[in-house]
Amino acid sequence: MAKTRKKEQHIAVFGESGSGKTVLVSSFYGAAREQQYGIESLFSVVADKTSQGRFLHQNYLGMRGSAQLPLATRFASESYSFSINMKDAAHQKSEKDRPFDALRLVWHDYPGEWFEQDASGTEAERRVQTFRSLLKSDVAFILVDGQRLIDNAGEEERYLKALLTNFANGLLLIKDDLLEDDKPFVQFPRIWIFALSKSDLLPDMNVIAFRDLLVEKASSEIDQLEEVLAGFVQAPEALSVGEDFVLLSSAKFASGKIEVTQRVGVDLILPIAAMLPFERHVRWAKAMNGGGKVYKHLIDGAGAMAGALGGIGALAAKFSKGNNMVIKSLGLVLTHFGGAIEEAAKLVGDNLMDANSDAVAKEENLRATLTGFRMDLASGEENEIFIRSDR
Ligand SMILES: Nc1nc2c(ncn2[C@@H]2O[C@H](COP(=O)(O)OP(=O)(O)O)[C@@H](O)[C@H]2O)c(=O)[nH]1
Ligand SMILES: [Mg+2]
Repeated sequence: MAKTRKKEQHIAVFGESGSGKTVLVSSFYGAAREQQYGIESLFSVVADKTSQGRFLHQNYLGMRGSAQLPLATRFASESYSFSINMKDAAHQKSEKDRPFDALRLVWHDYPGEWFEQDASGTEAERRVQTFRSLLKSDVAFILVDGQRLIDNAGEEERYLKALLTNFANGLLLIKDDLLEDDKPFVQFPRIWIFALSKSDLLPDMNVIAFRDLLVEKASSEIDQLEEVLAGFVQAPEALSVGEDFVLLSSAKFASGKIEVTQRVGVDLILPIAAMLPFERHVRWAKAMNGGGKVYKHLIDGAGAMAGALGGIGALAAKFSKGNNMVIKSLGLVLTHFGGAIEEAAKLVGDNLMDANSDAVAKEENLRATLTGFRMDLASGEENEIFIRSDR
């Protein structure tokens, strides 16, 4: 059997101790394990490391069955790798033109203590090492803890300002070690999303109210963070910090009971990881008028995704092979095929639904999944749990 070709998407999740990181990834995985047998599900999510998968699943079952919380994992930084495999369709269409067959989501947890406490020696070195894996992520989530907002009701700025300032300072502290020869990165997370964790504790707060709270109470700290992040990347015009927002709740926590089926936003994580960079990167690349390393980086990933969405025909296969000639002539690619990639990126509304129905009817599960992800993002917006930057 031919090897499955996977498109990797990395995400980074930053959150202070107790902000809900471990519960979130456990809820994500547990829910995926339950849904995989669903008749409607086109794909399954499997942890690449069996022991890690068992650990997450056990966490989930503990919460579901006996309202037991996962053990605290203070200071630990974890990476989890999940394969998102398409279920076999009865009639597979020719796969040769497809740039990839499946997705891989690599989820990196970053404990907020890292930003609050100085480190030296081997600990400092270990942090820098761990941060290197951050570079592969396209999307980073910054968790804002709903419980802390409640604890600071009326003066939320105390918590928000401290959170963002610590974070910006922490990044500055490791900047020199991370950047070799002071050269800013081509590849670095360029989409920084604010996520309200434990949103079940704030049932009256929709994503618009969440955004407004951040802007009202901490806009200068957001600016400051943006400035710091801009210092890490080449072409900082291709960067959005605090322009996307999402509500998250891993379960509904009542006294003595954890309702794991009552989740908010957890099902958006995969669609965000897979599709948000695509749309955004195409937009940014277009504004760059075809030039430079960042442009190439952005359009290369976008080309593969456009191919999987069915937009660019035979060109798609070339993206998968990392064909250097193609990469070199990407300037040309955008001129000749850019329209098609852009079309694919702009697919919305009825056209998107038609594309999805078409893929489902033809049992093209990858295309059906990816178009479905984009529909999920749109419903997230309609349901006021997600705001996507319009820039
Ligand atoms: N209400 C509510 N509480 C949560 C949620 N997620 C986590 N918690 C609570 O926050 C605690 C810390 O979560 P944990 O995932 O261990 O935080 P971490 O230190 O960031 O990994 C848990 O023990 C729960 O009590 C959530 O979605 N809603
Ligand atoms: Mg933890």
